[in-house]
Parts: sequence; C-alpha cells; structure tokens
Amino acid sequence: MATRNECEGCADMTCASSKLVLEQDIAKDVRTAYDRIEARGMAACLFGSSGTCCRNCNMGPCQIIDGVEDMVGVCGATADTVAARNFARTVAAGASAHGDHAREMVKGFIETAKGNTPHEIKDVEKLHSLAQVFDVEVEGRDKNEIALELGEIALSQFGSQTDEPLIMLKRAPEKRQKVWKELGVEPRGVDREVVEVMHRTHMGVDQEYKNITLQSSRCSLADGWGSSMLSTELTDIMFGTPVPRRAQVDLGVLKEDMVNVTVHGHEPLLAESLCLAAQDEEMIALAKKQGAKGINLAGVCCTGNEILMRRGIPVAAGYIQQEMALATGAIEAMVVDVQCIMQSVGEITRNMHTDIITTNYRAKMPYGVHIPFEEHDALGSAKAILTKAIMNYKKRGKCFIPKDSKLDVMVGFSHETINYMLGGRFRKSYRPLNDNIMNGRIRGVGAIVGCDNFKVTDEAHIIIAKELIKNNILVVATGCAATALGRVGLCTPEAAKYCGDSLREVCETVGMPPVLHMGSCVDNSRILIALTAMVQEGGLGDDITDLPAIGTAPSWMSEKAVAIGHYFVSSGAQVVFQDLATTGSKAFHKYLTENMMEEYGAVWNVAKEPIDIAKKMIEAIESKREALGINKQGERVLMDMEMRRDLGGGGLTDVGCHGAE
Ligand code: NFS
Repeated sequence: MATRNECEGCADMTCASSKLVLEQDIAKDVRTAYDRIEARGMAACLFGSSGTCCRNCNMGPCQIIDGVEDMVGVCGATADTVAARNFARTVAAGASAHGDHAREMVKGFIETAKGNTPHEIKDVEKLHSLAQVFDVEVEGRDKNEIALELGEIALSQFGSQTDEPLIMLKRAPEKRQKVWKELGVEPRGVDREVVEVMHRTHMGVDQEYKNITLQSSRCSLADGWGSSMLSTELTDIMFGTPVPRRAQVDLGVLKEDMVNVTVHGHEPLLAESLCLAAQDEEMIALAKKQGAKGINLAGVCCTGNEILMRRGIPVAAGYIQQEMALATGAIEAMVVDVQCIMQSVGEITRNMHTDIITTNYRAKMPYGVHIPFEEHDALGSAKAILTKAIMNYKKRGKCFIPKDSKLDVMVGFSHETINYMLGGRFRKSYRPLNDNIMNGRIRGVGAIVGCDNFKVTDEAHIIIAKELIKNNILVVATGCAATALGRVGLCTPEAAKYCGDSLREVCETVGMPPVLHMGSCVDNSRILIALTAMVQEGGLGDDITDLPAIGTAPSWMSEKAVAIGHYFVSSGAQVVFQDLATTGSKAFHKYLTENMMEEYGAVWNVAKEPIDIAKKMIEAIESKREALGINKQGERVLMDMEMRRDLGGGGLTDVGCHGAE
C-alpha cells in the first residue's frame, strides 16, 4: 500500500505530478488519503472485507463465520445468504448512481428538445438510429419532435411498471437475449430493479444466494443496457458523438496566469454549460478585469472524461489526484455535482482561496458553497458559478503547478469511431477488427476500466495495459483507469512502440493508439455495443461469451464498479477484479467465480497482483481463440496504404487490415 512519503506505486512515473505537488511547502498541511491510511494504522474489518457482516436488521449487527454452527446470524442467516445480500446491495447502489445520473440526462434531453436549454440536438444520424430502436417515426419529422418522443419513452423506462423488458435489451445479440429470458433476469424498469433488490435483501425475504444473485444480475443489466446506455446515447445525440481528437491530461494542464476552474463529478449537463459560459465574452472580460488572461476549464474524474471526449477539454486529475489538484493552490473553484467527490476536498480548501462549489441538491458538503445548477437556466447558473470562481483569482497566494506534467492523449473512441477508424471513412464496419482478431494480428480485446484506489499500487493500470498490448491485445479504457493510462502516454499512437509486432503494425497502419479511450464509466455501455457489433459482424461466434474479450477494474473502489462488473458478467463477458467482498462465503463466492459460467458463460475472476490480472486476461483470450478455432487459420498479410493503392481500392482513411491470402 502506498503512503504519502513512499508513494511506492509512483516510484516510476504514474503519480510523478502528485509527488511533486506534495513535496512543496504549500502542500505540507494538506492531508490526503495517503496520510489518512497511514494514520488509521489498523487493518480493515475481516467480516466487512469478506462480505459476512450483516446490518440489515437490529438484532445484530451479526458477524458470520461460514461453517461455524453458532456463527450464523441471529435470524439464522448463513454466510452465503448474507454475502449474496451484501453483494446485491452493492450492485443496487452502483446501479442507482448510474440510474439517477441517467434520469437527469434524459430530462435534460427532453428540455433540450423543447428548446429550454442552451444546447441542441447535434447528432441527427444517431438520433435517427436510436429512434429506430424505440420505434419512433422519423420520416418527415423535425429533429426536436423526434427527440421529444424518444426522450419521453426513454424516461418511461425508469419507472416502468409493466413486466415488459427494457427496450434497449433488443440491441444485445439474440442468443444473449435468450439466455436472459430463460434465466428470468430481463430487467423491466430501471428503478424497479433497485427497489426489488432492496426488498429481497430486507430481513426475512430472499434467503437463497442463487436467487438473490438473479436479481443482482437483473438490476445490473438495467444499469448497463438500460440507464447507462441511455445516458451515453442521449448525451452523444445532444452534445455530439465523440470523434478522435488530441488533448492533454495531468496536473500540468492547470495554468498559472488563468482562472482555473475544475469540474468534478459526473453530469455532462453541468460541465457542458460551464464550457459554454467559459467562452462567454462577459465572463472572459470579468476574468481579465481580475488580472487573469482568461478562464481555464479542466476536468476531474468522469465529468472530465465526458468533456475530454467531446470537446478536448483537458483532464487535470483522476479520482486519486483530486486532493493533489487542490494542493497546487492554483484552483479558484472546484465545481462538483455528484459521485466520487472525497469529503476531504472541503476540509483541504478551508484555509485556501479555493471554493468547493456544490451544485446539486443531492450533494452538499461542509465547507462547500452551494450554487444550484438550474436546468431551465443552465447558462445563468453556469455564469453564477464561474463568477464566484473568477472573483477568487485575486486572492490566490503561492501556488505550484507541475508544468511539465501534462501528457498528450488521443481520445474520442466511441463505438462509431471504432467503426470508422478500422473500417474506413466510406465503409464503416467492424469487419476489419474481426478480421484482425481472426487472423491473429490482434489477439483479442481487453477492457481496463474503473477507479483508482489507494489500496493498490498506482501503477496497476499501466502494468496490465503494457502486458496486454505487448501480447497483441487491443486495450479499451474508460473512467479513471483511462486517465491513469493517459497520464503515462499510453493513449497516443506513439505508444505503439510498447506493442507486440502485429498489434504495432495495425496501430501504425491505422494511426491509432493501442489503448483506446472510450470515455467515462457510464460509457462502459459503449463497450457492450462494441462487443455486440463484433458478434453481429460474424466470424467470432454468436454471443458475447464467444468473443476473445475480457475486462478488468484493477483498482475499483466505487460500488458502481461492482454494478458494471456484474452487468458484464451477466452479458457473457468475463471480468477480473483485485478483490471481492465475498470470500467469507464459500458457496456464494464459488458461484460467482465458477458456477455462473454454466448459466451466463462468464464468471468473476479475482487476482491480487496486476501482472497476474494481465496473465488471467491473456489466458482467457487465448482460450476463447482456441474454442473459436481461429488459431488454426493461416497468417494473413496486413495491407498498408501503399498496397491498397496498388490494388486500386479504398479512400485515404480506408486502411483496414483485411487479410490478403
Ligand atoms: Ni467511475 Fe467516475 Fe473514477 Fe471510479 Fe469514480 S470517477 S464513474 S467510479 S473513481 S472511475
């Protein structure tokens, strides 16, 4: 475990910027999570970390020891029941975070369609394709009319009381839909599945761990294929589907001579409105009047990833760096909405010129200043927030920005972009990706997602990514994991030098990074769509479970990560986590890590060391390749632009890697 002084995980380069900041005099009174971990000086509770502490009624709390007769709950609940209930509640908490976020996005989408926000419907092509999924007529209709009908149906998916499955489920491979139907885990309403988890895990209701976990699956699928997917798709339609662009990440993106405003949290509606307000002449003039050259907006955590993907606005910090960003003394305001905001940020800024501006009624904090973000007056709210920040600029004292700590990243790899990137501008298709996997140039796809966590080495993401690309596995990344990979330059085409020969050749030919930044955590739904597109393209089996693809969240900390992990497993994609709070229950833990395979074709895997996580991922990908029989096919020749031109085919970007026997 890293401490502030040793920060062993950062010894190489990961957290170099954080280390630099913490070494400065101005940061000496800033207490970070590293300090708190060191000061606590006690190990985590064994019952809590193995999932067998039950607090669901007032006869306890009960600490259960599996296999010890008298160490069941006062009500008789066994370790398996308790651990399965706790796991289900974690999934429900994660799913509810995504669900509540998505609902706000859908409401903002509806208001935009009505013309009540400063935003507009930007991606009409995507609007039309989603309208098709929802059976909304597009012919002869205005984009706002279509969007309004689509938005209202989308909103009804949250509170649906019918037993009909969520509409978006039909986007999954047919075979997967059948699996869900047979198991009875098709989610009905986004909110309903969370409520049902809470009910079934209440004292004295569901007492059979497998049955409880069916509801965990249903709830997680309501997240992945329901709320998260809705949020991603409608956000794309409203703010534009990401396309590849260059940007920068790390603390060095803060600017000494500008008003630094960091946007921290998850809701793109706030961040996008701040982006608009920061370009406003009146705001810029106010900043200049205070002696600054302008306003520098930078992201923190997933809201950062949202504006990075769509606007190329830099990301100053991932989850693990939020305190260090403040310790620079260079931030006038950290604007927060919901999720992943450490309570310590308020305490850190108590004696600083920085304001923590809370904007959402759901999330206030001690020492924060509350300026509500009003959807119907988005620009007005954003300007009020920025004004507060700008007026702090003159109060800024000594600051330290690690100026060299900023790395280039190439971002914007939506599922549509991957289509074009490998398939060509004129013939968007997953065929070239599938072909490259079939001919073995790309062995498979590894997703590295989720948080940073002080419990594990900061380098976990990097160790895994480097091992995967060295073994010719294409990496897709989201969330703070993507920021961590960006911080060390792995999200650039130049990182192809770390790849094995054949992946390097693909990356160099196409000009893409070996680690594709796909966005925020909600955007993991893009990965579900990409996996489905690979299945539908043909040649790699007929369900997600057949694909040589696997995911990991090696430094997970948020409950959202467990919801995500479970919707991947329930969708047929395996995941590897560094730990799971289920080890205190033999049968339930075995069910998650072994027996789910029979039902879903995928399981949870656990491996502590990052290198072991990578090895498990490689192993899983190779065994899928064996099962598909694609390792037996002969080597194909990768066609570069020159060869393609010689054959007289293809546009400039049409440099897919079709096999040429
Ligand atoms: Ni994801 Fe966002 Fe980061 Fe983890 Fe938190 S920001 S949604 S939960 S810490 S990746």
